[in-house]
Formats: sequence, structure tokens, C-alpha cells
Amino acid sequence: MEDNTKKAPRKKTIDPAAEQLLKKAEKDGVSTAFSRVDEMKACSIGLSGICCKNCWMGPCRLIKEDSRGICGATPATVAARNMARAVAGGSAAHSDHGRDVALMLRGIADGSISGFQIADETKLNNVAADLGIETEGRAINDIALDVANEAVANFGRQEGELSLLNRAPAKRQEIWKKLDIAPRGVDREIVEMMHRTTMGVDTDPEHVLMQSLKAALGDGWGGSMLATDLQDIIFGTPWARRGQVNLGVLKEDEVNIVMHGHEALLSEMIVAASRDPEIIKYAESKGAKGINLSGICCSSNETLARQGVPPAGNFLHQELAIVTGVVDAMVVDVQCIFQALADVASSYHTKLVATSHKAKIPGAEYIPLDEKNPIETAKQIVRLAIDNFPNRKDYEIPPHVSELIAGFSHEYIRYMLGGEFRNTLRPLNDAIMEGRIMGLAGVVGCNNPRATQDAAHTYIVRELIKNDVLVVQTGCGAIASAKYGLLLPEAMAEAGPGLQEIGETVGIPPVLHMGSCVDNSRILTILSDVVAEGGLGDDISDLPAVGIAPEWMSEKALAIGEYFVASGAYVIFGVLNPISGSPVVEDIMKNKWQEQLQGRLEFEADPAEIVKKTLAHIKERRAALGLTEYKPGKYVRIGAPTAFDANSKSLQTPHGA
Ligand code: MSK
Repeated sequence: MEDNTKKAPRKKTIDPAAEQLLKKAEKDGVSTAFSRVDEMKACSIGLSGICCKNCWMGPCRLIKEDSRGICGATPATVAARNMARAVAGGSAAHSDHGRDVALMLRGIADGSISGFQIADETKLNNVAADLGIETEGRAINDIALDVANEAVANFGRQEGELSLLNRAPAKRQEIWKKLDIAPRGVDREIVEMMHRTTMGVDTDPEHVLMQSLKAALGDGWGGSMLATDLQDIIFGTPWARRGQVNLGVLKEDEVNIVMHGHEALLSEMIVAASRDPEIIKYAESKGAKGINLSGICCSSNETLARQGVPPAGNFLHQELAIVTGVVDAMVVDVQCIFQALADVASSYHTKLVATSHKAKIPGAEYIPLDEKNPIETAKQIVRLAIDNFPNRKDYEIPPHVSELIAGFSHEYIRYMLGGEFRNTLRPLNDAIMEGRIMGLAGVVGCNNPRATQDAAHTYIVRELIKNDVLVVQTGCGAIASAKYGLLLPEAMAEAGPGLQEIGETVGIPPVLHMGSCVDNSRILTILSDVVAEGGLGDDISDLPAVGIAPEWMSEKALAIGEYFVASGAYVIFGVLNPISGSPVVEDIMKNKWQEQLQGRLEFEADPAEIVKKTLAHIKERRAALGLTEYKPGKYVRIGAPTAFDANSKSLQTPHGA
């Protein structure tokens, strides 16, 4: 692992806005994750996954292959248990989010939550059909109530299988049955994972890890998928829209409210409150020209996709936004929120407002969201920010803003490729089969201060699109690409000619922003749809596709990685290897899973190696499918000189001219 300690600020990020504010933070005497990482040398035993803290006979640090814990646990057992517990934690986080959305839909349908109506009836009907719920001739709220009840039941179900596993290719569903990893209920698999990894229960690393796959599948095809679907039903399915990104979206003459965390409810309510004419008038009465909303992390991705609210940045921008001195309130709910925000806020005028009954933060104001009447809480928070506007002192807003296009839900992608009446993925499948698009890659996940912010994300994305790989992104990875213009059609200039041709024809960027972290479930859906469209095999594992998390840091990322592997994908994680202390566990996740699931998980710190492995896998999958051999530069503009082979008879121009 690259040691990122003691680096000059310049090397901690490739983002000039972050670089500018790191200098300001240093000048202001404020510590950030970028500076704290210098002081916190990672424990190499914990980092490599072989420190066991599952009981208090230890902790046991199993530094050699033949080391044993006090109970006799081997390094492989410890590394497997640690990985499995992280996956259970990540699955719990996303799935608890999904549960709350299901309960909200139930409240809207039965009238106990006020101020909402169903935003996307078509999606409601489609989800109802997938859940086996009758829709013909029924009132919308009755359908919504049945959908919500079935969704809630998926969390606590003790027997049978999750409802939405039926979206996966039939062959994949068979594999899950054969391996007994089709999740019964979302909660049940997480609880069983925690039970099995407590002291003195399951010690067979392969068996432990198999259950981690089951818990992760419960997240991907259960909790996260329900979160995505039901949020679309309540707040609307994203459709492509233009937006802006980076710290330059903050405004000096308006009240700045930054929304950070994950759940769409809070951010949607803040958006609604900030548009209330009375509230706007109140802001003007305090000398502000208006109310300017922006976001961090996935709250941001949710409101960007549905409301066009600009992200102020990704994970590592959360403290830097406050360092600008112009954030009047940062409003947070759950997940990826630094405890240090309260300290940073105390050095400036910013009010940090915690809103979830699940997450109190010492030093933050606590205004819990009233789930029965959330708009009133949102108005209270916006007023608090307005009252704080006159308290600003010195400030510095970096000038950096980039344009972007977001909102590529799987529904929009089908629409974009076939229109309203014939929405389809056929042109995408054909482009892959012909070799215009070499393959697909999902490049997702966080920033990690142990790596240079955004460097691996953007390097990998640029290399892939150059090689005609269509990239889809979610979470902080998508925000990273957005900051450097990669979510714009103009970025096609950096793509290979085949991908350029498709992008120009359809009018898309080479990198499609598919949403927040729970929206990784949209990628599962689109991969299943690509299989169903035909011509690219009969399972996700047949597709020339790879999943990558270049700068991950969260348990949730590990859960996502495992549900993609269990769905048949080759997944590569960057930055560091949390199981490097056990070659046995590495072998299970790479080779044994490949045999059993035709998917595998590898850790590779070097971004160039990640690209190499990705392209090699895509080529290997293309060959296995018997597709036209991918040749770079084969497709060129009419009249343009070819980069491939000017004399080749097989040379083609876009329209065969
Ligand atoms: S927010 S999990 S830092 S992607 Fe979904 Fe970003 Fe990773 Fe949190």
C-alpha cells in the first residue's frame, strides 16, 4: 500500500478546490481528514485483517501463518470473520435506509404521513408487478400500500426468498439456489452473519464467507434495491439533467445550506422548504439574495439526480466545505459523516445540524426529523441557517465549478436508446457485440485519505473510456468524475472512436452517473436487462463487464463488492487489501468464488494494474462469447485517418462507407 503520510497538501488531492482549502485549513489551524491521516499510521496487523477482537480473551494478533488465537482461531478464520462482519455492517446500513423508505411509503399510502403523493405511478406499477401485486383497476394508494407492506415483509422474512431476486437472470438464480445463498430476509441474513462470527461459532473461512455473500445479496437485491425503487416511486425516477459540481457552487451572497449523508427524505424536504416563498422572503430580510443548496456524498447524488441541486463535492470535501467560511448550515442524517465536522464547524460560524434519531453527534445541534410531518422540521432547519447568515466572518470560495449531466436511471437509459414507445437496450447490446463498445465498467465508491483524492478514480475512468469501455458510476466516484468534466458529452473527445460514435449518435457522455450508493442496485438491474436483451450470454458472469472501487473506505463498499461478485461480476478494489494477512482467504475470494459463482473479488492498489486486469477480463469475456474481436481504432470518423491500420481491408467507418 502506498504510504500517504507526510505528503505535502498538493499531493493529497488532484482537485484544485480542495488544494486551495487545505491551505486555508492549515492557515486557520483546523485539522481535516487530510491532515489527521498524517498522524494516524495504520496498524499493519489490523489493516491486513488478522487482528481478532471478537472476544475479550484477546485481542489476538495473528502475525504469522501458524499463529493461533487464544481460542485456536487461525489467521484465515480471523480474516474471513473480519471481512464478513464488515459486509454485514455495510449491508445493514444500506438496508436500514431501504426499510425506512418502505415505512415511509406505507405512511404515505395509509395517510399517516402528510404532504406527499406518489411521484411516479408508472414505476409503482412496474415494481408492483415484480412483487406479484395486482394493479389492474386499483387505486394508486391501495397499490402503494401493498407494495410497501411487501417491501417491509422482505426485511423480516424468515423463510423463502427475497421478492426481487426474480429480476436476476434465471441461470444466476439457479446458482444462488445451488449454493444456498438466495437470501430469505434482509435482516435474517445480517443477524445470522453476526451470530456466526461471534466467538466460538462458525470457524470455517469458506463457510463464513459464503454467508457474507448471502447477507450482501440481501442488500443488493433487497435493501438497496427497495431503497432505490421506492425512492423513485415517492420522489420521482431520475431523468438526465444538467448540473454543476464542486466547491465553487457555494455563493457569497446567499444562505448556503449543505446537505450531507444518504437518505433522500431529508434532502427532498430541505429542497421543498428552501423554495417556500415565505422562507425566501425571510432570507431576504436577513440581507441574503436567496437560499443556495448544495450537497456532499449521496444526499447530494439523490438531490442532484431528482432536483438538480449541485454537489459541493465528494466524501473528502465534507470538512472543506465548512472551511470556506460560507456554509451557514450543514445538515446531516446518516452514513459517511465525520464526527470531526462538529470541531471544524466550531472554528467557523457554521451550524452543524444532526437530524436522524439514529445519529447524534456531540457538538452538533440536534433537530430530529419529524417523520410524520418532515416539511415542518425542514423549514425549522432552513430558518436556523438563515438566522446564521449574518454571522459570517472571513471566507474564501474556490472558483472551481464544473458542468455535468446526471440522472441516468436504468429507465432513462432504456428511453435514451429506444424512445418512449420502444425503450430498449438493443443498441447497447449491438454496440458491444460489434466491438464499438468494448465492454462495460462500473467505477464506484468513496474517497480514502490514504490515497490521493480522485486520482485513481479519474485515471481509471479515463483509461477505460479511451479503450471504448462505457463507464457507469455511482456515489462519490461519480462526483469525482464530474469534477473533471467526465460526465459531459464533450468528454467523448477522450474516448475511443467506437464509444465516441455511440455517444455522438445517442447524445450521451462516456460516463453515466447512475445515482447514489443504494443505486448500485440500478447497475444490477441494467446488467440483468442487458442479459435479457440477448446476444451476450445468459448470465451476468458472461458479460464483458467489471466492477471497480478505486478509492473505497467503507464497509458499505465491501457489501456492494460482494453482492456484485455473488451476481457473477469480476470486482477489483483499490487502495489497500483488508485480507492480505490471509492467503487462504485471498484464494477463496479469488479462485474458489470464481469456480462457484463465476465472479471474484480482488484487491489491487495500483490503478494501472486495475486497468490492465479490467481490459484483460473484458477481452477474455468477449472471446468466450465468440464476439467480434475488439480492435482499437477500428471505427473511425468518415474521412478521418485511422489510428488502427490504414491498409487493412477490415477497416470500417461508422456507417460502413
Ligand atoms: S457516500 S459510502 S463515501 S461512495 Fe454514498 Fe461516498 Fe463511499 Fe459514503
